[in-house]
Amino acid sequence: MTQNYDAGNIQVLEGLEAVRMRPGMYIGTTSSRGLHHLLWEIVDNAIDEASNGFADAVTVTLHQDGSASVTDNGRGVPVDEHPTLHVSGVEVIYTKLHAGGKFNNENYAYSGGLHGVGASVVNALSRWMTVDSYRDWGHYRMRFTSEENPKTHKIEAGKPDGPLEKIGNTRRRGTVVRFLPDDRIFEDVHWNSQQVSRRLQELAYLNRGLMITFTDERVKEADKRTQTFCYEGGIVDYVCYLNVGRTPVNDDVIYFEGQRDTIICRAAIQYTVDYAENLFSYVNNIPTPEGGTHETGFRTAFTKAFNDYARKIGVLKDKDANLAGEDFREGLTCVLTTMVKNPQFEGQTKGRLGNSEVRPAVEAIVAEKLADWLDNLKNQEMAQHIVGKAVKAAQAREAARKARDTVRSSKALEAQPLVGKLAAARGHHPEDNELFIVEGDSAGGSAKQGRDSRFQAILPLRGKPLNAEKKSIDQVLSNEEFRSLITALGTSIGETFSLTNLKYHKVVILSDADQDGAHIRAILLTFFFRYMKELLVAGHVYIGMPPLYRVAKGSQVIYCYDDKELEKVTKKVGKGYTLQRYKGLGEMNPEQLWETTMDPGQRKLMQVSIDDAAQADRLVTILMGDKVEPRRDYISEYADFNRQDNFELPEGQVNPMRKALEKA
Ligand code: 1YM
Repeated sequence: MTQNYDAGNIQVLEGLEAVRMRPGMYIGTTSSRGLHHLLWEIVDNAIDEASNGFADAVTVTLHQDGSASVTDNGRGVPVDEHPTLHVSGVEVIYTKLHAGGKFNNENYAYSGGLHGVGASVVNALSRWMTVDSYRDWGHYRMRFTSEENPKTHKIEAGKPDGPLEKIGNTRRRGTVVRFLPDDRIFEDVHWNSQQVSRRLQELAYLNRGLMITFTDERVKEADKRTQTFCYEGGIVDYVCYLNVGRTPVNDDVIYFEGQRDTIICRAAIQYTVDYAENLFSYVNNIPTPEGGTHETGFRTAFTKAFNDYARKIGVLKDKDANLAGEDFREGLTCVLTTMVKNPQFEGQTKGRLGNSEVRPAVEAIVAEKLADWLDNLKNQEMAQHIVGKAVKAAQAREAARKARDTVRSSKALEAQPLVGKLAAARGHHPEDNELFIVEGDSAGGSAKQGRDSRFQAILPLRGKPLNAEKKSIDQVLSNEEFRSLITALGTSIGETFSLTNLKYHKVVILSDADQDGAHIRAILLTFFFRYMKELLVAGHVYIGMPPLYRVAKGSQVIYCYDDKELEKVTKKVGKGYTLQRYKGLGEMNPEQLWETTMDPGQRKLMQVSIDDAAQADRLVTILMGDKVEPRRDYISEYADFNRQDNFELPEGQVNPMRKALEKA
């Protein structure tokens, strides 16, 4: 057969239509996450204008009609004619796809690689968009729509309603962009107020002195609509905020910043009496929970500076080996931000910086600045304290190593009654295997009988495991519940944690839908968060959702997971049904437990994600730590525990961390 290539059957994707054809290529996903990506794209442009020194206020508003708007008080987007394209700057920026987002790379040195796909992508994926530019004493406006062409029946993406229009004269400066995400593209066009608010707060911390105002006009109570975030101390304030709930060694926050070539690095560090290390790093305002070259540079320089100092003051003698980096970082809370041209994000969730030139640059900056800090007379007390703490940490590490060796000598373990509690799965493929951590022996018994033992394992928990927050690694390792869990998972914990040995790719927490169950869930999540964070980051942890009610009529049985659902179902089945309320998992027989909670074909699982590691950390600290005040404050501030917003996101991608902890 001969193929006939004429112009008509060669598909030429023109301009913004390409974005609508493959939105995933530009914004990753059309789920709720992708929706919010649109907003961050525009917010990034406003923040760029601020970090370049032209604006100091940004506002974000979620409107009742579902649209969002972003305002800055910068220079206003360019309105003059583009030299070669012969249309206004506004039209170019919002209708042409730019590889790097911006066409003037010099001024926009530090755009995030994740975002920075360009405002035109936002336009392409919106039903409409308006741009107001206040520039050179003029107010200019342009409107774009994505509508079906009545002749071709194709949607024309982000088409100008008309040319850029001058509305009038003004003394105002800046840009306002408002857009309505297209519900023909996105599965869910509902803005998550909390998600937006959190990210804006984070951006305010990362951009010292920038005033960010957030208004959610959908909120009924007028006095709860608007929040403002502005931090004169920037990341120093951020570290203090993260340490609410912890006990800092003193009020000092170590702060420094420096530059090598085009790489800028800032760090704020505060020591607490805790054991955990909390390093939160960012590149161009984007979190890097998986670390990368900037973190490596920071850690290398940090360890070296403190070891040199320990020798200088004689705590380490010539014959002594250096202390380990982790020893110096025990109890440290640190925010590290780096600005990088053309960042390369790698890793499963694109959360790791890959640029090799960044490591030596950050290392040099940190080495120089930390040496200065350690030289300063007024810092001697603090510096000596840190070294003293590190020496103790090294001793504890040695003790932990011994304890861990006991746990790891698996031959000895198999013989011990320790894992006798575990009903292992028969299959040997970790990817297929699931471990259910079940609250209580009686539920554990039902689960053991009800499961599909080919791939499901059951680990019943007796009573409450200990709260891992505030516990050192050797204390955690001496706890029997945790020891059996660690052994069952096969990963070890802390510094020696390794995902490659993970025996179950789904780890499901199964606890009752009551206060106690929520507490156990919080304790387990805290443990994973503190000692097996990668397990959470890689998405291996799930929360099982047992139903609350069983409605039976004749041969028909329907399970309901909350009161709302129950109401719907009972209305539908009409009179004459029997209702059973499950107070706990223990009340279900093995078949019911299988049907409702364990059968992959029917059950509901929620995947735990840490979309904001810093916030999650702060919350774990507040709610599981030993300070009463911050916990009480938090609980009275967020007393509405029944908000379901985290539970209704599409794709089952939720962050129940908050909810589970709130219940604790
Ligand atoms: C609410 C969103 O986009 N603000 C914004 C964007 C730009 C400028 C100012 C700007 C940049 C430059 C010169 C420059 C943009 N400019 C461009 C482009 N807020 C928002 N504020 N004058 C104004 O970089 O030289 C893209 S965005 F393409 F012109 F560089």
